[in-house]
Amino acid sequence: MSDITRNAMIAITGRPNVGKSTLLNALVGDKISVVTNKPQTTRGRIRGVVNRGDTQLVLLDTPGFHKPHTKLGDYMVGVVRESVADTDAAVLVVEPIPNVGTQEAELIERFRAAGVPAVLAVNKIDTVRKDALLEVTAAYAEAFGFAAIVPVCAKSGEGLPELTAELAKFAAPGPELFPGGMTTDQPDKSVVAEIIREKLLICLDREVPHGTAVEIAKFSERDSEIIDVEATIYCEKQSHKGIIIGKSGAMLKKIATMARLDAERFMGTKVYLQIWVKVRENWRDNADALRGLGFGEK
Ligand SMILES: Nc1nc2c(ncn2[C@@H]2O[C@H](COP(=O)(O)OP(=O)(O)OP(=O)(O)O)[C@@H](O)[C@H]2O)c(=O)[nH]1
Ligand SMILES: [Mg+2]
Repeated sequence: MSDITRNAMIAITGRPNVGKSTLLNALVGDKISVVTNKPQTTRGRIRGVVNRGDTQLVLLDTPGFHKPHTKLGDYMVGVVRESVADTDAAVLVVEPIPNVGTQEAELIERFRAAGVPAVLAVNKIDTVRKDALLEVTAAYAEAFGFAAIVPVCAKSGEGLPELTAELAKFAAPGPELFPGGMTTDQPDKSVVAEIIREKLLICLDREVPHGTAVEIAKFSERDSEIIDVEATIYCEKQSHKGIIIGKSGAMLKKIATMARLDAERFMGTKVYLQIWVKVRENWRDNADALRGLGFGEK
């Protein structure tokens, strides 16, 4: 029997690249959401679970809130809107910059419209002097009645116990939603697809990786120690396919090796990974292709 008697569902929101996924992973204590130094890394809603005493917090990582230019972008922004409307509270993650940006102002409007309370997490405090934080805090305190303002460093873990304590205050009596040490609701198969996409973002330049999607065609346990995975990377152009595969296949080999090592660490088994690359022109603006790749109506 678990000791959980309270729960809260909390959306982690903010503009692209502020460190939402890094924060989720740090709070959960497991790498369940991919992180890169490029904006628009996260595309869907990823749930992470934190148990603290009698309270279970279900945290939703969301895509960075931005002005969409493609149907995929529309989908990503839609995920943020729904996540805010569906939750008990939200975290607004911001850079330590002393003014409220357009995306932040829009998200604050969403909190107001949905009547959702919010905590401000000022992230990346390792990059500024302590006295500069006062200005950041003042600018945001003026824009919205945040339930709390917590300076954090998602990278080092500084401020995270304080943030968790603030989030636990939103919990209401209720059952354990995710049992027995589960850290995410993402199936292993989806995590492996995301790991491959993370490596594409890390190894390749801007336009190429942003136009990729990863589909897992086969995911089967050969025995208790080996999992066979076959993945397809879809890209937007023939020229992109050449870049992804690289000279004599060198780039694809590098991506596959990095992804395999991470997948093995995540699942605690050996992974036999095969990857194909296919062109699907303009898929980010094609409703059928988007649905097929899991970015459909929610
Ligand atoms: N210096 C510093 N960098 C950080 C911190 N937290 C995150 N980062 C870096 O910020 C970059 C973006 O991190 P992500 O967690 O992918 O950001 P995100 O908000 O999830 O981005 P999207 O999914 O694109 O919206 C990565 O290079 C992180 O390593 C921090 O506390 N300090
Ligand atoms: Mg992210």
